[in-house]
This record gives sequence, C-alpha cells and structure tokens, in this order.
Amino acid sequence: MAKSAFVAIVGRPSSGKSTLLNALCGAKVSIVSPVPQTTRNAVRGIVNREEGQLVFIDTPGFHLSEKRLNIRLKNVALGALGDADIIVYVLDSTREPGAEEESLAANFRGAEARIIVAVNKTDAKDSDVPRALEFAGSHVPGARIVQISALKGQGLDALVTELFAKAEEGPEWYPAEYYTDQDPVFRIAEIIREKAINHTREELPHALYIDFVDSRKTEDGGMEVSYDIVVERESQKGIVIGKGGSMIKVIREESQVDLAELFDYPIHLRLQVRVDPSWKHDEKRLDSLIF
Ligand SMILES: Nc1nc2c(ncn2[C@@H]2O[C@H](COP(=O)(O)OP(=O)(O)OP(=O)(O)O)[C@@H](O)[C@H]2O)c(=O)[nH]1
Ligand SMILES: [Mg+2]
Repeated sequence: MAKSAFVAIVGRPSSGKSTLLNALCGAKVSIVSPVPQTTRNAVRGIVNREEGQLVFIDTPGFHLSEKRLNIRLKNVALGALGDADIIVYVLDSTREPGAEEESLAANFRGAEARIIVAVNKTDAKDSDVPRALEFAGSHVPGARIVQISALKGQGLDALVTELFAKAEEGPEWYPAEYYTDQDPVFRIAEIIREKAINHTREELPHALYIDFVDSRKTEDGGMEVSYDIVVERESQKGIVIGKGGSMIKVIREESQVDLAELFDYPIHLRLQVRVDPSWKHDEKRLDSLIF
C-alpha cells in the first residue's frame, strides 16, 4: 500500500520555506521574495511519487513580535505544526541562530521523531553549515538532518527519501495530477502581491494586501479579472502607481507572465490601487487574509 503524510514546512522568516516548497513541487505554488514575512497563509503543495503522496504545508515565517498581524501569522504556523504528521524545520545556515531561532525550536521539544531539519542555503557564500548543525544537534536532538539548497535544488531527493521513511501507509488525499489546492482567486492575488513586494521596499511590502474586485468572461475564452492593490497610506499609493503609471504597469506585466504559465486560458488582469489605513486592525479583514 502507498504512503501519505501531511508535512508542515516551518522556519524563521526568509529561511527559504516557500522556495523549498516550489522546488519540491516543481512549480510556483507559493510566492517568494527577499522580504521577510512574505508568506501569510498555510499554502499547500502536493508531491506524488511512486512511494505515495506528500502534502506539504508552507507556513508564514516564525517571528517574535507582538503586532496583531504577526501574532496571526505565528498562529498559522503553529496550527500547521500541530496538524502535521511530519515537520520540515528549515534552518537558514547563513544566519546566526538567535533568540527567535531558539524560541521556534522550543516548539519541537518532545516531537523530535516527527522532525527533519533541513539546513538550507548551503550554496550561499556566507553559509555556515557547522554552526547550523551544532544548533540542530543541541536544540532538536535526535532529529534527522539533511543539508539542502532549495534555490539550487540540491539535497531534495535525500529530503524526500527521509520523508517517505517517516510517512506511514495512507490514502492519496488529492488526485495525482494536483500540485496545489489553492483557488484561482487567491492564487492570482498572491502572484500580484509577489510582484508588488519585489518592486517596492522598506515598509511597503508589509503595508499591502491584494483584494479581488470582480471577474468576467471574455470573448477569447478567457477571463478578465480585476484586483485592488491596497496600501495603508496615500504616499504609498503614489509609489505603487509610479511615475505616469510605470510601476503598476510593471507589476501587471510581470503578473501576466506568471499567469500565462499557470492557467490554460487567457487571464486579462486589471489593477487599481486603493488606500485602507487601518486594515491591520480590522479583524474581519485579517480573517479573510491570514488563514
Ligand atoms: N542562496 C540561497 N538563497 C535562498 C535559498 N532558499 C531561499 N533563498 C532566498 O531566500 C529568500 C527568501 O526565500 P523564501 O522562500 O521567500 O523564504 P520564506 O522562508 O518562505 O520566507 P517567509 O515567507 O517570509 O517566511 C529569497 O530571496 C530566496 O531566493 C537557498 O537555498 N540558497
Ligand atoms: Mg514564504
């Protein structure tokens, strides 16, 4: 009988969790950026092999902060941890493990048998693998450890082998042709958010969310979809629009490229920018964005 398992991918912000999920799935399932706190949801990606099925759950980076949004993000990660059969703990070998890393690792106490530590970014110039191995050995004793580069796709076969060694016999949770369960409205919003994050800096990536407005069928058999890029302040609106609309044009065009790859029908994207000064304090809004 085939095996299956739910596998949570957890780690600090920017440790490479989403990059890892995409590399495992061989597709862009979860958005990636150099900015911490990019992932805001428990995004599922599915890997089917001869041995069975692994359902991965990407999670927001574990970040110590008392801000309302960050607490919610942390709760998404902790929820996924609790639900998972196996945990891949992504440890960034380029970063000094500090109080945040220790606080995250403390969640694994007693669950070491369910954990595989993936020491990531081993390709990077500033990678310090011995430091990461030492931390893993002392803070998650007994857990299996693999060295990977999610970016270069190195060590992933070894990781998958370790995962199937831990997985138990079980049903296929998704049809074999699925690699994610995200609905199209969310998926498009995430792609727009990725492009917007990657073209803005400082506080702006954290200030924005993407809001679906409407959609309609088009004569070419496709869909026209309309989204708002929502920011917190009027000044940020100007930045996202750019001089003569140049920035929003780039965001739209880059999004269109990804959408053409993901959908087998044409998507015509319309983008507007809106200001919502208090969305981070709006519980209903947060409910709809962080899950
Ligand atoms: N050199 C190197 N860079 C990596 C590797 N994996 C991820 N990165 C980079 O690290 C940055 C963060 O990657 P993400 O995959 O978005 O990290 P994350 O853990 O999902 O981040 P959050 O969602 O914010 O928690 C990006 O710039 C990636 O290109 C790796 O193996 N090697
Ligand atoms: Mg991520």
